[in-house]
Amino acid sequence: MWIAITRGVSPNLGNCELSFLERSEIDVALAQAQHQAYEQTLVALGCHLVALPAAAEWPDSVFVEDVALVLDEVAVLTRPGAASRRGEVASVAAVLAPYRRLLEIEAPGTLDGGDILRVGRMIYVGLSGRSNRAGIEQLNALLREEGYRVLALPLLGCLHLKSAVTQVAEDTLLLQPSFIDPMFFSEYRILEVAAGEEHAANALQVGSSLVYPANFPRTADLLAQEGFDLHTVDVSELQKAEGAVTCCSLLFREA
Ligand code: CIR
Repeated sequence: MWIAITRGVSPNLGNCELSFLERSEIDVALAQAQHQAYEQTLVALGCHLVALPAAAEWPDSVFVEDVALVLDEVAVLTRPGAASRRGEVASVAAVLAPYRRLLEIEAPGTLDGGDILRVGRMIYVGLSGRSNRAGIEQLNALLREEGYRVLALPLLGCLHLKSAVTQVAEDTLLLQPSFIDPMFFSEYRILEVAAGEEHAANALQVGSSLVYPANFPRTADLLAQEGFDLHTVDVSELQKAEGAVTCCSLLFREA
């Protein structure tokens, strides 16, 4: 059974952190409706939803992916690169505790879950504005004993590694070459996003299905032609906060 941890959209999403986008007005009620539709999509795909209540004090807290990495063996609580987000960690830790032994990243390390792409026993981590070398070294030290290999990768002008590349099948990655050099992933099959769809590399794998934003139709067509089972969701208001589909859940198998 898949467990999906989510958290409702903060009424203060409009005060979110922004790194690459200009601030534009966010319709919070619409964001909440879109987020509920996203949660319903996860339920329709067989996930058991563990939904945390929205938190007014943390504008970005809907993006639960950033505060933890959940593996089969353990979960690692991160120390988000944006100081405004560090208070989000404890409440997600409380809901993760029944499922996994918890490890944690400590100062001066910083790490955002959005920077972490796990493919099998490889853990790729974006060296970004949010995740620093100290955080990545700590992750490596924690996970080496669990049999994972951690590799830091440079990003080109995007927020997180998973803005640039996500896994869509066991051997296949969806990638935006203007954000990351495809050469780092030469052992996988690479599908590049369609031209003009800059932020289209973020897809959420749920078993053999993909949850995918509704506003990248050309990349969606490409994925459909490749035979992927696509479930599109409109996340326009979350995208204005530099969020996408992986960041709104922590998805893992019940141990
Ligand atoms: C932030 O800057 O932290 C939020 N506004 C967006 C975080 C998106 N997280 C993700 O893609 N994993």
